[in-house]
Amino acid sequence: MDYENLLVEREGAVAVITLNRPKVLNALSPALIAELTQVLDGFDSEPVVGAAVLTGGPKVFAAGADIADMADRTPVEQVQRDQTGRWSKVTSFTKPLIAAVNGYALGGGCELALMCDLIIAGDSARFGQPEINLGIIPGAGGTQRWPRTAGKYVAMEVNLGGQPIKAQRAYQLGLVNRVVPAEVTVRVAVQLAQRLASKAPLAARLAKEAVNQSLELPLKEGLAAERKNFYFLFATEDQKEGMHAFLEKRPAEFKGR
Ligand code: DAK
Repeated sequence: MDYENLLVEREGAVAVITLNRPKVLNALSPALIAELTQVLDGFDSEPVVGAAVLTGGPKVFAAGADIADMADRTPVEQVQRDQTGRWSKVTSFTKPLIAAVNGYALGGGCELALMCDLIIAGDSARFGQPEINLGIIPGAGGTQRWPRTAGKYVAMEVNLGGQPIKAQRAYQLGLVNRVVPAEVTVRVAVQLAQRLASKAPLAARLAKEAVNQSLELPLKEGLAAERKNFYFLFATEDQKEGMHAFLEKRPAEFKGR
């Protein structure tokens, strides 16, 4: 299917979604976000897809929400358009979602990357929240996900100062999983996604859910939720297959059941 603001491909079990508004550095218009959530919804219910890569291509991830679209908006329009609801749908994607980031990931672009499960950064990547330079603050998690990942002081620096940080520093802060040469960012992310897609789908889904819950629940409740998911997986065929394959010294064949 063709999209106005995205390129969508599939490489085996991996969906590769490329933000595609190069003239405005992939600025995230409401139409783009609507397409993105629609595409993610589709892949979420597509059993052959085991993981997805979200990228902006070789030059830029995304320079933020579309400023031209926002400049004259009223608060009422913002509420009526329910952008927050749309954006937060990205985090309800149940399969592993890897951001492959080259160049700028700014404002909403950075927040979009931070909504993903893993981030592969090209050495050209720059992560930042320049909203303060526009007289606003982040609206899709920038003030919340930065401190949870990089700590309060870096979060303050980024959110109050508006200057982006480079890929290598993002790596040192634990914000990205790997830094690679920009020309191989997407390839590395796809290979990683293929590896994740080969795991037992239900276990992957519940592992993702449990890790995300750890950021929201007190430890005791998080551990209880993890334990429930752990017990539940013993009801799956994939658990039986995984353990018997190990004992029989053969590769497991997972079916997502
Ligand atoms: N929006 C619209 N157009 C943009 C854009 C953006 N964010 N970023 C760049 N462009 C456009 C430029 O206007 C320019 O267009 P033309 O002049 O060619 O027509 C073209 O892209 C190329 O940009 P530059 O000429 O500026 O390119 P440079 O290499 O010189 O500079 C730059 C690159 C990334 C440093 C610069 O473009 C820049 O500072 N861009 C703006 C970055 C920014 O401030 N981003 C934060 C935007 S606010 C919410 C969810 C999310 C958000 C809010 C609410 N809810 C769920 C409620 C997010 C808010 C934001 O992201």
